[in-house]
Amino acid sequence: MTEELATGHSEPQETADATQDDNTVNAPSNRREFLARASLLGFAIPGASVSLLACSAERSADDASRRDTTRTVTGESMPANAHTNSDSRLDSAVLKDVKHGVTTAAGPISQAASSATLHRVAPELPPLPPDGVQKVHWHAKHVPIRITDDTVVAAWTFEGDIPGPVLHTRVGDTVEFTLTNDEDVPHSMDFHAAQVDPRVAFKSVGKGQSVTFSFTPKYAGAFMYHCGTAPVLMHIGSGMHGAIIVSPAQPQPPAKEFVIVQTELHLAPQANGVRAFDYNKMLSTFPDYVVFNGRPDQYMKDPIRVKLGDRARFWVVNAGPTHPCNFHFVGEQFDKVYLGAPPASAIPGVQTWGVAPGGGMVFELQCDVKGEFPFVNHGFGHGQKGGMGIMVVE
Ligand SMILES: [Cu+2]
Repeated sequence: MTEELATGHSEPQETADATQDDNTVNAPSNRREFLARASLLGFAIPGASVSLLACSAERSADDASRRDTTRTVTGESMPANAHTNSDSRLDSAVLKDVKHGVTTAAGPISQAASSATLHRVAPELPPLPPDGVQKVHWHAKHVPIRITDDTVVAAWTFEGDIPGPVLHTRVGDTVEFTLTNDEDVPHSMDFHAAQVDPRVAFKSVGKGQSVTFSFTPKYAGAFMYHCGTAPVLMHIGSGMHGAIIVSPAQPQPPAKEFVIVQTELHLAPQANGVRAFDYNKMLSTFPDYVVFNGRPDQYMKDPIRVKLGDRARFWVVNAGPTHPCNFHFVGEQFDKVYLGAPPASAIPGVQTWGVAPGGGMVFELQCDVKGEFPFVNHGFGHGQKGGMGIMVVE
């Protein structure tokens, strides 16, 4: 069965069925070779040059044309307009002449800032679609997002929000995904729930271009997705991330299910009514805010509500980019925390567990006491920067 989640956009111009290529870098020996080559070519770049790799929306058309020269990647001759996977840093060589380290907070972003409204991101896990094939078509967009009454950020997004939409699927189903890039800055998509050739599926695409790939998740769990275009820190840190929730093939016990994505926000001073995302601040790893679902303290002001006797299941993804999410419920204990794929790997009686940046875990508790229970990042230097909420048991 097929479900079209987002339609109305033009057909993709570039198509790559990554599932056809799993005999390439997915083979262990080839993957080692690929990583070794990537390491030699990119990961060893000294820190001093890293700041020069930050993208900018102010990139000129000349930059795009420079990217379109034929080049050799991992020993293969690539077509002129091929943007390869940039997690490998192979793409970053073409970004060396870009010196801006912030997202663009001028022009249309600034003009639209005053009309950006503050909205609460619904934390409820969306229902599973019918089993089979799920078609998803998202756009990379640069938009202003109001995160507090008086703060608007100049974000890079999937589908216009931080985090991007929650994609809910199940083990054994197939996701057919298309990303179309609406912006001058190259973007891409990297799903942590997929096993595909990243050079093909996670490649960057330029303005007006699309990439399509499909995958069938093997494991249940809370997984991150993000833009993998270099520098990855800039693209994740400016808003291009979210959660893909993979339910087990066999349904879990009934529960009220919620998705929490933690993000650090590193912002430049306000100018023209907007705060840009600041790459050098991201490198310093001292965030201005640490937020659950894109806004500081939103569930303190407007709590999550469940009923006495409910089981609550929190799918927690830590988008980082850098710090852990030390997930904890005040006045409660998790009767199960799944480190890996539920229903395996359950650990009983947990107070706090750190979700690594780029990771996700599932936390369950039985709501058998009435009250107001704060859920926090118990690394309180970050919890108090916005990583807190309240669940009311009524
Ligand atoms: Cu991006």
